[in-house]
Amino acid sequence: MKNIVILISGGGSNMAAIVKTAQRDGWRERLGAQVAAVISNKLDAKGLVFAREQGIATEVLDHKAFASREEFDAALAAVIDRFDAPGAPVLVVLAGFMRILTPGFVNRYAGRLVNIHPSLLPAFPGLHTHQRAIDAGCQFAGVTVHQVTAELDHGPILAQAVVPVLPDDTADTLAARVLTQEHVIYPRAIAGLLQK
Ligand code: NHR
Ligand code: GAR
Repeated sequence: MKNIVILISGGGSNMAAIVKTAQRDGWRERLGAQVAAVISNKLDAKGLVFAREQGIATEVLDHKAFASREEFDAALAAVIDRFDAPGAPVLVVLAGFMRILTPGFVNRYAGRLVNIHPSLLPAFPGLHTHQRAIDAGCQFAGVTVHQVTAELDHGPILAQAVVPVLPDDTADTLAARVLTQEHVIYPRAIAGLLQK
């Protein structure tokens, strides 16, 4: 069985969309894959509740309890590697995960570490993407699924979706429109990776 480990920091709606798609589309039978664990760097991440209700293993690793990014990432890798197996490498999925990862961590999972970023990359890497798209006068915004590399939000693009920016949009209304598309393209992109 190929294990998927999902990293979250908050609401976890993308994580929930992946879990629901895996159930609905029978990833276990069709792709030999399962969401094995959800890891959060925040104790109060709402997504943890859903994951526990689904019977998925959860872990909290508070980054503030570690002296450096390297130590946090080493602890994170140790948890993830519990779900790794020879011949069935774990797929690591960032879903609203808000900590920048060190090059050592990224290289360890090279080719099997993906992120969803709420902009049309290469536009607007980093944070506060929706407000930046509105401020720039963009007529379209969107979301990108990409491979994670050491350079933030710059890895190879796997999938994108476009939404219009409407005249009265705030960062919140635009974020909500983008998020509905995230829930469509992220599960699909992950299924595509699992078929390879
Ligand atoms: N790590 C690497 N090496 N490469 C990427 O492409 C990554 C990554 C870690 C996370 C997600 C990313 C996004 O989609 C992601 C991509 C957090 C920050 C950030 O500045 C930036 C981009 C992303 C995630 N984090 C602050 C930090 O100091 C903390 C911010 C906070 O806690 O609110 O790590 O946008
Ligand atoms: C999503 O919009 C995701 O693209 C974004 O945070 C939201 C998380 O929602 N990610 C980032 O901004 C990464 N820096 P969710 O927790 O409900 O999936």
